[in-house]
Amino acid sequence: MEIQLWREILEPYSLAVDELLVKFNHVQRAFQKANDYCPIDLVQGRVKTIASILEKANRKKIPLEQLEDQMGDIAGIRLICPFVEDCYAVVDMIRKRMDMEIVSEDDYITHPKESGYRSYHFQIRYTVQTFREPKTINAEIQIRTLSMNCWCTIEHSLQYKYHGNVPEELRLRLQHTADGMLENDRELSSIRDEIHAAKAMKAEEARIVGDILVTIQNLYKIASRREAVRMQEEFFRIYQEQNLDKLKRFATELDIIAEGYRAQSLM
Ligand code: 0O2
Repeated sequence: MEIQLWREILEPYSLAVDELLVKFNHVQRAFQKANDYCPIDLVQGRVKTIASILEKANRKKIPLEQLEDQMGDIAGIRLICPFVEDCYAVVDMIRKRMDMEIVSEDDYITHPKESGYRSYHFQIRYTVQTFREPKTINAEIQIRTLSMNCWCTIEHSLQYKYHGNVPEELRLRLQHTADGMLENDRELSSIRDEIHAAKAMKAEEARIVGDILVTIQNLYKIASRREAVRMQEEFFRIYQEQNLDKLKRFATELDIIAEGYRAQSLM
């Protein structure tokens, strides 16, 4: 196939990946804006390289003229989640979407492949508007945790190095590592509530610090400079103590002081 033709074929896949990246990044931002816990840590996407398409077509005996029908992952999106439970929350989220048609699902998280591979796969049909016409393409969404992703990336490079014939001893060691990663995910899930609480505390601290700084900035306008500097120093002192309750109390007191100055300035 001519290079020019490849470019034309791959164009809608590239558009689909760009659109899906925007959409899933938007999901992440929406959670952040709502100060809500986001089950997606990282959004990645890629169009398979021509070399990789040819290698897979060769490996899976797919005739070139049937590539678009038979190769489901020319366009691929990967969603990386903190916890296994989050992977399934994302699975539910995708099932509810109206902008893609789910063709099939493979749960390699609950049913790992023999290699140790774990991920949740969606095969979807997704329509893009090319400059000529609408085109519906196949795409794959993979959902996995950070541990799963780490294992997959390493295993993938070894498969590449050994052209799919990883030596038995190395293969067994990889399986063993996959078990370790599974244990790692289980352990992380068991302390998930602790981690959620820590993240929520950090987010609350960031919000309170933001409010305090805005109030101090306003004090420079409505109170004396000396008073604003005094409050700023008091804030730094309390901030260094890393005590959220004290920080909250200071924010409340500061609000009352600022309110007093505001009332005075209106007289
Ligand atoms: P690349 O370079 O990542 O694109 P599916 O039909 O998709 O539910 P199936 O039958 O395994 O699942 O399909 P396929 O085509 O074998 O695998 C799809 C993709 O899943 C692969 O694409 C990999 O990204 C990933 N994958 C599947 N099995 C394994 C595995 O054992 N190890 C690793 N590391 N990744 C795997 P490509 O084209 O192989 O690679």
